[in-house]
This record gives sequence, C-alpha cells and structure tokens, in this order.
Amino acid sequence: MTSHSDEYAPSTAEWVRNQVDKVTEAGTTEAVDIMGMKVVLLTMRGAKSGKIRKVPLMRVEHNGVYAAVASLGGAPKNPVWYYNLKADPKLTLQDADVTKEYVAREIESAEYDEWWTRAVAAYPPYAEYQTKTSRKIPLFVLDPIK
Ligand code: F42
Repeated sequence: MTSHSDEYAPSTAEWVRNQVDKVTEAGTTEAVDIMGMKVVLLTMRGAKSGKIRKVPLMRVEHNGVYAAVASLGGAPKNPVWYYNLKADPKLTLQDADVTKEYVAREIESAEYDEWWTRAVAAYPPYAEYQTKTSRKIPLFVLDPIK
C-alpha cells in the first residue's frame, strides 16, 4: 500500500505547473485554455510516491461523465499519470469552479470508439496525435461518485 503523504508534488513540466498554478490562484479552470479549448484539472494519488499529483487535461464531458485522454501529444509512451489511475482510480476533477469526486475506469472497444469521437470533437488535435504513434491512446471514463 502506498504511504499517503498529502504533499503536492508539482509536474516536472513547467508549462503545466504554470497552468496548474493559474487555476489554483483563480479558483477556476476557466483561467486557462489550450488554443481556446477548455481544460479540466484532475487531482490524483502518485502510484509510487503516494503524493498528490495535479494533472490538467482537455475537457471531454457528456451528461456529467468525463473522459481522461492519455495522449501526451502522441508520444510513444503513456503519460505517467496513466499508471497513477490504474493503481488508484479515485480522483477529483475540477471543471470551472466545481470540484467533484470520480472513479476512473479504462475503456475499450465500442465504448472507446464512442468516447474517442467525443474527445476529438472537444479537441481535434487528438486525432492527429493518434496518427503519430502506434500506441493506442488510452481512454478512461470518469464516473461521478454518488
Ligand atoms: N496531457 C494529456 O495526456 N492529455 C491531455 O489532454 C492534456 C491536456 C492538457 C491541458 C493543459 C495542460 O496544462 C496540460 C495538459 N496535458 C495533457 C499535460 C498533462 O497535464 C501532463 O503534464 C502530461 O500528460 C504528462 O503527464 P505525466 O504524469 O507524465 O507528467 C510528468 C511530466 C510528471 O509530472 N512526471 C513526474 C516526474 O517526476 O517525472 C512523475 C509524475 C507522477 O505521477 N509520478 C508517480 C508518483 O508516484 O508520484 C509515479 C508513477 C509511476 O508509476 O512511476
């Protein structure tokens, strides 16, 4: 069992750290965007460090359910946060100034296709990222708790 420290461990990517800081200062994810498209902020447990990790992602939502797209710009490897959610699927997601609890589950086949269409509609560059790698970009559905 990972030791749980409530210490926040910032991303090692400065531009991401800066966006997380902006959201935290403003109290809303509306404070940031990517080329004008909306961002949400996930807070999860580090799989090895047990620390709090904050991961901004593009906003992909349908009827109160969100998707987390482990695209990493089409890089050959999954982002590290993918392994965090596999280890501990409980997370919080902030959309604008509302933060709620969710459980992440990785999806496949028909459900994957349905959510991939929604993801590309929300952020068209995802389609280009998938052409850049033989890695199938993983998708998690984030189901609200209660
Ligand atoms: N990334 C995406 O993949 N998809 C998106 O749609 C997306 C949108 C987006 C919008 C705004 C923004 O500011 C950033 C956005 N990003 C998006 C980038 C995203 O927020 C992440 O920075 C990116 O996906 C890379 O995630 P990462 O978890 O690989 O982060 C790296 C840079 C990182 O912080 N690495 C840490 C390090 O020290 O190397 C470790 C992080 C970590 O979680 N460590 C675990 C722990 O225990 O703490 C260890 C886990 C293990 O098993 O090793």
